Amino acid sequence: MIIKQEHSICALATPIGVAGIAVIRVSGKDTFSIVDTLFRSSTSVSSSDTHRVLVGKWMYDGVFVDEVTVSVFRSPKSYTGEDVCEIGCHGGHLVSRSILDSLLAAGCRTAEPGEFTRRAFVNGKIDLTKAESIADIIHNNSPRSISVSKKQYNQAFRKEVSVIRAALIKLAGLLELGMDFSEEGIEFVSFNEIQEQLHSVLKFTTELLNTKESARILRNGITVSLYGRPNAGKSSILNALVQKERAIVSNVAGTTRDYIEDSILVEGVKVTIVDTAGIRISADDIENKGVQNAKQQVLESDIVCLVHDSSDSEASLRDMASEVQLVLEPNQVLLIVLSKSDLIEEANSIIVNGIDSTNVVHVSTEDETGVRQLVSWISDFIERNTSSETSVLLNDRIIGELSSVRDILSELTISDSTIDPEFLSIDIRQCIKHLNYITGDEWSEDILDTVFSNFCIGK
Ligand SMILES: Nc1nc2c(ncn2[C@@H]2O[C@H](COP(=O)(O)OP(=O)(O)OP(=O)(O)O)[C@@H](O)[C@H]2O)c(=O)[nH]1
Ligand SMILES: [Mg+2]
Repeated sequence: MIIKQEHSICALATPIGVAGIAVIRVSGKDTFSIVDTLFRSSTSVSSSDTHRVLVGKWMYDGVFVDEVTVSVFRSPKSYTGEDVCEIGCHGGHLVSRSILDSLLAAGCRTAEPGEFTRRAFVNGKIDLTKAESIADIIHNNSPRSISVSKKQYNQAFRKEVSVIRAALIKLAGLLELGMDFSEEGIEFVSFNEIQEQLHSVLKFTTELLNTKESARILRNGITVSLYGRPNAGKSSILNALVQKERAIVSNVAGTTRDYIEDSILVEGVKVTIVDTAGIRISADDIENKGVQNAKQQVLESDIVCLVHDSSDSEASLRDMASEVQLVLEPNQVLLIVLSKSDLIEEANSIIVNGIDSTNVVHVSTEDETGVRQLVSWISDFIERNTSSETSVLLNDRIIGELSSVRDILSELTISDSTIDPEFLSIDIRQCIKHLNYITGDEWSEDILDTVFSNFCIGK
């Protein structure tokens, strides 16, 4: 492995703020000599073995800064592949800032977001799918998405891509060999075999692309908006779901103005609940702005809960439901929440504008009836729309490359047997290129900029 050691970079690898310890990472060709000018210990960093932790004093301009640990990682056995030091100092802003300043004064420069991981990729320590899983592990907080990211981190996705790429490389090779022997009429691969291989790669890409929505939900969670007339009980439902007094509840119609968000975990997925202003025509500009915001929230939700007071008229419910149905996209779901069920004798089964009765929930926050049913409805939605079986959490970059492969292959697999082997092999080579872009076996600075722009400084 040939490691290219670049100019030394440094950054705080732990969050800024009050903490027990902070860790500063330094990587690059002059790391050891730079750290040795600032660190006093019985063993110098330059003479230390790799994977050793040294303890000593950090000095800046001859002044003691902190007692620190320096973990030494010699190239190529380090995260970036370069010489790396990880400096552990006391937490809080001042000590780490002073150590960073001393490193900058001694010749380091501040790392760009994701630059340590970018160097790890360029030096062949990790592939792009692993780099992207690291960003997902850092940024995501839902247990379900982490379970997929871990599989991706452990190279399950890279292995799958490698298998189909190997099949395509073999196919293109046999086609090209056949072209060399075309005069002799020797065929190295039959039309049926080509079709079979291409179909299986097409199936792989299509199935993966079908997990696009699942990846979005696992990564970002879902949004559930509470929408309805004033006093319908929306804020009470928000409070019941998040189990705290998040929003003000009162019998004054028009209590909620700004929309109020809070989140819960359902099925290991983050569910953001948005309580909104009650819908009515008002003479008050502020309330009207709240109503406008509420309508916008509906457009941005995965599930729209139309909250309707069970003791109010069905006609009013139908009107509201029609308005919402008009603006909903096919991937959004309308759930009718019939609130204050304690106020009516018997919860009757209402048929609203063709909405399936399974999409109607009766809730009372007074006696807690139906709140659990509401959560289990959300849970079923997540269950239906996600899968943890995949080995990758798709992102826009990978979706783009997979879509290109799918488009090329769907053209090819419907072609007739008279297709020119030369064109066929050009198209297959094109697919291989897109697969290489996914793993980073082929890359450009633009691709790396896309991947690493999602990272934080210090990673
Ligand atoms: N009996 C009964 N009263 C409820 C229930 N849920 C809410 N209420 C009452 O209905 C009134 C309005 O409740 P909110 O939760 O503030 O209603 P809202 O839809 O947020 O109202 P706006 O913010 O004005 O749009 C309050 O007096 C609540 O105590 C319920 O399940 N049963
Ligand atoms: Mg409210």
